[in-house]
Amino acid sequence: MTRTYSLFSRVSSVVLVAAAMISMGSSLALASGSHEGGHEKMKKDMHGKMHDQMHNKGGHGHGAAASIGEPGVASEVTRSIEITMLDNLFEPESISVKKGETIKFIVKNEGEFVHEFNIGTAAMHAHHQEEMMMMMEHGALEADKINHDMMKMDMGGGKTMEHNDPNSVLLEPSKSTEIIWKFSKETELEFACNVPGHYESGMMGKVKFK
Ligand SMILES: [Cu+2]
Repeated sequence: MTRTYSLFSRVSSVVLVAAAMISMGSSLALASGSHEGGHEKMKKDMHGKMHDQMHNKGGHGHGAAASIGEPGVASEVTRSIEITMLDNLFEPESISVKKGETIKFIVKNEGEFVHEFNIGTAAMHAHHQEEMMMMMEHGALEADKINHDMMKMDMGGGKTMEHNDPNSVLLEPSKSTEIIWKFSKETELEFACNVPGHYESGMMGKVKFK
């Protein structure tokens, strides 16, 4: 299993793109307007990104997953933490964990926009922000909804844009879910929302090891 994260956060273009999408009313119009072309371009874009990461960035996939901890098992959960997503911040703003602890996160989106809860390093979040920007540019992700069919589309090599990584979840408004994560290694971690513009506006928090 290869996990991919994108690289840069592009603050100003995020805002511009978000504004453009909103003013267009729906990114679906964009997708259906140039159906084949749109999909083909997206595949090419995503493929290029993944290719770049494979060759230049290293440290993703198994390596990155190992360094941030690992998916936890229910029988080892010692504590639950409720995470509320709002527009655009998390409550609580930071969390404290012990090395080796397995925590169940109960994640609720009480905002009006789609939000992500993702455990990773700052660099991983920066990677992922670029990917999510692309999802939004191509209509797979809208401000308040996820186009699941587009997310499932094969981008080549069996890769999709779906958020099925164990360290993250993408939630539409009023949805909730749980993630069990084992903090097996003490390292600099953040929980973050990488929906375009959200991280920059403060939708992130530190994972403190105590
Ligand atoms: Cu968000």
